[in-house]
Amino acid sequence: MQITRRTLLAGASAGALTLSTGQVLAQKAAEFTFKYGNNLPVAHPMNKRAAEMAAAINAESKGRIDFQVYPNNQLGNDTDMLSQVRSGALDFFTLSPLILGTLVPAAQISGVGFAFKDYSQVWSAMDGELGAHVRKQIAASSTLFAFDKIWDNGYRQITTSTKPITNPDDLKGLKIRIPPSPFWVSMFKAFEASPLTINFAEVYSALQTKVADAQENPLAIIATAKLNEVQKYCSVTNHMWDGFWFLGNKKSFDRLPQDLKDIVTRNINAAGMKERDDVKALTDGLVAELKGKGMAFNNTDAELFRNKLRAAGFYAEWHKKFGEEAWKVLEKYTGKLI
Ligand code: X2X
Repeated sequence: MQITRRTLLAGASAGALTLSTGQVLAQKAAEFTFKYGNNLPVAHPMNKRAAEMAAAINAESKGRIDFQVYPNNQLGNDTDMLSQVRSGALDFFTLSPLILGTLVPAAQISGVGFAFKDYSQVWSAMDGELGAHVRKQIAASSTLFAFDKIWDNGYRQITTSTKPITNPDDLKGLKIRIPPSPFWVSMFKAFEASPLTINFAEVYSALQTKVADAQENPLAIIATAKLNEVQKYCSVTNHMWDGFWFLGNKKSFDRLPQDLKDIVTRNINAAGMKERDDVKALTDGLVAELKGKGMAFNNTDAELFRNKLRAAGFYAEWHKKFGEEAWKVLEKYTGKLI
């Protein structure tokens, strides 16, 4: 793994692995070279919009910036990329607020189980006071900052290779893969599952080799990462909404003069807004498409799962951890949660 990553990084600095975004301007060396890494397949809307965005930044800066996109964990898994972006080895990175929770615990508040009833609540909160609160914590407690518009991951659903999940008891003892985040561990322990923390880079093979029998992710990821090839059942739980903060290393970004900062900021936020629409449009057709590929779907009663979390003291615990003030901001958008 280590060797692979070094090899990749060496290749990357020689320009060997970059998407072709910088090629048009290759004759003239850019003043600012930026690396942006993410964990999603090239087929996911995130990478389509990221490629467009990089090309726009390079063109609008008239070649002064060379913004390079490294999709699909090419630079390492999320844990690796988080440490790279913290040190400045990577300049930009998109990360779930919950995985960011390993560094900035307050960021996890947007993942509270069954909090947002629909996307209008999600975007009001994340583009409003809740998002502002989290971005402030990120900037105050790390070498990172987050751009204003969070990108969409989606509402998460549970897939398994063994059985449909119809009520909370079905989760008891289930070997379910979850991303590396204290919040996810706590939630699936509250469900009495046996959660395994595994980076997304290793999820397909963990499911294929049955290290894990289950995982949870939005439909757009299940489809673009082809998890349906190694999972049979998809239980629509909508147990949490998840996004991707577009993170930047403060020092790298501060190297830019204001006019170039404006170009980068405007294009990143605009691409995020388009990605939100793309994920929604893609998701709308995916139950039918995945059924066509052999997945068995079932719906669930959210109240049963929410009651289980309540009874386990999950809401009370995280209310206390996030604090009264932040919790009030969340409930301003979601209504009373406990
Ligand atoms: O790791 C995952 O499951 C993913 C792709 O959804 C995140 O980035 C949180």
